[in-house]
Amino acid sequence: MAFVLAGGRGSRLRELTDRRVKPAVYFGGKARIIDFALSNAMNSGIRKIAVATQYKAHSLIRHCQRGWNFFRAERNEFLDILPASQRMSESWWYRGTADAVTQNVDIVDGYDVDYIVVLAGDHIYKMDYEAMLEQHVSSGADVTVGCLTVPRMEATAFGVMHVDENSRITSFLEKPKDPPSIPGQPDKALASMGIYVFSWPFLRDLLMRDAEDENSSHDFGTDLIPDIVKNGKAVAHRFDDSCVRDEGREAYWRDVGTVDAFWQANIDMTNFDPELNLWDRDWPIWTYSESVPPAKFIHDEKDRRGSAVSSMVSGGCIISGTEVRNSLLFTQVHTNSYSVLDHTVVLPYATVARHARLKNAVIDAGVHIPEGLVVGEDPEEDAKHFRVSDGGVTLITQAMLDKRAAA
Ligand code: ADQ
Ligand code: ADP
Repeated sequence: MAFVLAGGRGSRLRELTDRRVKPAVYFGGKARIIDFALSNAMNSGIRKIAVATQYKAHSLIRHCQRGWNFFRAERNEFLDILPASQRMSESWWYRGTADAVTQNVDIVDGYDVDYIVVLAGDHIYKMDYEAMLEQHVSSGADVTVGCLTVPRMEATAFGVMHVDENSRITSFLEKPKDPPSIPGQPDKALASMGIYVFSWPFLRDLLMRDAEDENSSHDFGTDLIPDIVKNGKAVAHRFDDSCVRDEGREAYWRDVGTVDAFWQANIDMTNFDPELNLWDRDWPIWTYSESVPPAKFIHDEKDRRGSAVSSMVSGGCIISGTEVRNSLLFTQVHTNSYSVLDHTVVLPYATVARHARLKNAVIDAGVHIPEGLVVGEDPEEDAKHFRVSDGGVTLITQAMLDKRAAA
């Protein structure tokens, strides 16, 4: 089975996660971030999936119910949503990622599974978990940890490991301030992807012991993995060995945990030859999609062209007299005459009134951009009302616009 951890807010996405948890944030024109982990599980042949939710889960739960409801119970397939609620322990919330599993031990027991793949619900990548599971079984490891090479300076946000020639993990440091490099590669570090394979009996025992440990924060990366590295057998599985990619391409994995990374990864999809291939029919990214008419492009009454170039425009959009360039528009976005969208990501149901000019921006779902709003030309002015990221991307939510209108 796959146990997907989807409870962490993702606070570096700022106001994008004010109302929804990071795995529920939209990505790539149609999908939500969690669809990548769920689709990987599906495409890897895993049809028993549990999703642990906690922070602002409504949007995520609704999405799973609408889009991930095709499992056949009579074949013991399912997608179960496990909200943090008073279960095994006295605490209401999941205290950490490991506790999210511990509090559902009775439920997992009932699933009758041999192996459990623990996944984070918040990364963009295509991976065949079966290859990782096979390695886990053949190596006889207690845990197999998915890993990839990252620039050393970025590794402060990850679990960082050293491995021996048999891929056995010899050291593991959770979010080190000064990440140790890969021997012989001073600028690189081997980082944990936060995905783990265990046999269920092994993990169950470990969790039961961890639950009793008052010094534990009940987190996989902080407590459980370092413990196995010290006292058991932890083996690394390289993302390179199981990532699903087109021939000759780099392995694609993104955290999209900041507004800049989110904007960039979405805008990258509009490139001539994007690194992430969502058109791949062998490894589809499944999602919920609304039944809407095709995107429509119209010239207005003054013959202002509605057009989009080097862009992705989803179903239900109406581009009326707007010039759209290098932008990504999700479902049901409606834009009006004399407006220009440039390198802008527009989430579902947003509208853009006339004479707006938006550049290097992220527009939240359901936002109404008022007539004449100009964004992306004067960062100081933008920062008075909106969230301007370190990389110069402007994030606009309806709450920010309402506050601005009231001022
Ligand atoms: P972090 O990036 O800190 O490190 P973490 O906050 O533990 O990741 O979240 C991992 C997943 O668990 C996310 O999908 C999140 O939504 C979910 N989650 C967080 N808290 C939860 C809770 N209380 N209940 C349910 N779900 C929860 C981890 C590892 C590192 C590794 C990185 C890779 O600890 O070693 O390098 O992931 O991104
Ligand atoms: P999330 O739950 O992730 O915030 P929603 O799908 O609820 O995403 O969209 C957020 C906003 O989009 C809503 O607050 C609402 O204003 C608007 N919205 C949602 N559904 C529709 C719809 N069918 N038509 C028009 N606007 C909608």
